[in-house]
Amino acid sequence: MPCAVIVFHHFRRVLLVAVVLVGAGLPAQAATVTIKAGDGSGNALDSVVVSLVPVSRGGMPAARPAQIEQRNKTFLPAISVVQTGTAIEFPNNDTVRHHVYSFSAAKVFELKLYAGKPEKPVVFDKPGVVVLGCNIHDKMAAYVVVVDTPWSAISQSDGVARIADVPAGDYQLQLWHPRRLGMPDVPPRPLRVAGDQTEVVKLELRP
Ligand SMILES: [Cu+2]
Repeated sequence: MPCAVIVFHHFRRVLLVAVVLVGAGLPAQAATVTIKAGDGSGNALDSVVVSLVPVSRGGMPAARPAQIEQRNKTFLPAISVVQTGTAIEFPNNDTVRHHVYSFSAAKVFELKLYAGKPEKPVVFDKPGVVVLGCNIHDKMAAYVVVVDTPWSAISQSDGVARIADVPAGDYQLQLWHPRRLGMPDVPPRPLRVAGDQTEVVKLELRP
């Protein structure tokens, strides 16, 4: 083989290596992580709160405001997952007044008997599960799962939770379900996100 051709081939390989290196230096590509949640018997499980907590916290977006309204003497949504530091508004869209409170360690607060929208949101500044109630209406209940990540979702009736725009990298996959209240936490499991991927999880619940 003439020498010039060998040099050309070699040059092409160097170019390829250079392209791969430049690719590694670009911002990590975002992926969609799909979680399929089931119970011990393999039935699809809704209301599973799934969070991907990054192992290295650099470059995490700031928490965005959220809302839990009261309508027909019900909290909407009944289950929320929010990033630590999220300010949540509690607009009362009923004609009766509500008195929203939590005794949970992650956030103790009360919004005394009110109508309309309280002046200030409540900032959920510690990770953990917060159970909300209303002093007037005993049946009203809601859960706020506060997690150290913006990448989270809640499974629907088909058991599927989809988390979009997850940067490639290493995470801890955390799971929670309202019927696990009072049970020990599910141990988080390591998950490497390298591209669009699907994870199957099983959750034991209280009977
Ligand atoms: Cu109420």
